[in-house]
Amino acid sequence: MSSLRAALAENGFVIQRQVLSAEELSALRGAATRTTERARAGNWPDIRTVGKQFPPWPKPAPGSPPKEGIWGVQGLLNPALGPDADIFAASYFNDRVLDVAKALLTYDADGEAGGCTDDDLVLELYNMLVRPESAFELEWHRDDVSRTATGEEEAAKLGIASRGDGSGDKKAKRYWNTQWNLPLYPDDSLVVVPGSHIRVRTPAERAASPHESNMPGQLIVQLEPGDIVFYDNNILHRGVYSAVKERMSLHGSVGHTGGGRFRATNVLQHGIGKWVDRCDFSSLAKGPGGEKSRQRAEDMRARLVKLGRESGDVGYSLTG
Ligand SMILES: O=C(O)CCC(=O)C(=O)O
Repeated sequence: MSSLRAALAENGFVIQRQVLSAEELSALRGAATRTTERARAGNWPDIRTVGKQFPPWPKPAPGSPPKEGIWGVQGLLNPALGPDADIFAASYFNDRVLDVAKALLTYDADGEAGGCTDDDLVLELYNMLVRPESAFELEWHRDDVSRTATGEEEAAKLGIASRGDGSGDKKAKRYWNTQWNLPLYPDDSLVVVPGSHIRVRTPAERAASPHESNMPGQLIVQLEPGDIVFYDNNILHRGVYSAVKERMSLHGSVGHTGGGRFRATNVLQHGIGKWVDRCDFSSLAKGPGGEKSRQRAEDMRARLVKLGRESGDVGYSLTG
């Protein structure tokens, strides 16, 4: 098992330091600043509004700033963003990002090999988490398990039902997607409970307040610009946001084609199906990966479109 995969299996997250160059970060800060200003002004429909944790978020009337303020901007690959979508695409499809994703999506427990090559990758989400204009905190959650789930339901969703004692075999957990945060400014907004990706909640975690500020074993993830944390989105986690500290954290996910419908709700609930067929990845052909990178992106998009076609109405993972 690769060391990356072993770290993810053990803790539910793994940090890669300084993945992007200063030049890449500078281009991304420009695109991220323009896009955030556009969203704050009410000129971008896909936003995360303060006070609401899960999709769907309300859309602002065009040109009127969302009155609650925003904590996220959705759809960074949407071609309606113009040239900034190309800058975001160069980071999403960056080999240094996707190579880590492929390592994390490779399954090799007990001699049962399940590789992950470019041909297995599925385009998923690329959003951005930004500084809200008033302090805002997310509740403790797992992205795909409801707070009200029973222990049995939670174990089944976490893929650990077979052991029956509420914990699973870390090395045997197979991943069909990986999610990451790539901050453009120093970032300490994400809080996780290491190891909680592979066990049901403890009685203390179940009884804790949704905004508990000191969950037993919690870890504040400290990142510098250009670092990336890859994490199991079913790790117990939350976000705590300051209104006075800049935040622009690229928030991506990529899937493995073997996951099929397993990922459909998680991805398609964000509305990407409405515009993904209009994406234009031709700028990637001019970048370091050349035509091969453009073709990989097109193929990843085609796998998502196929998933959407096969999945029908997917609904939402969580409410609130
Ligand atoms: O702000 C973060 O880093 C965490 C975001 C999060 O938990 C979510 O989008 O569900």
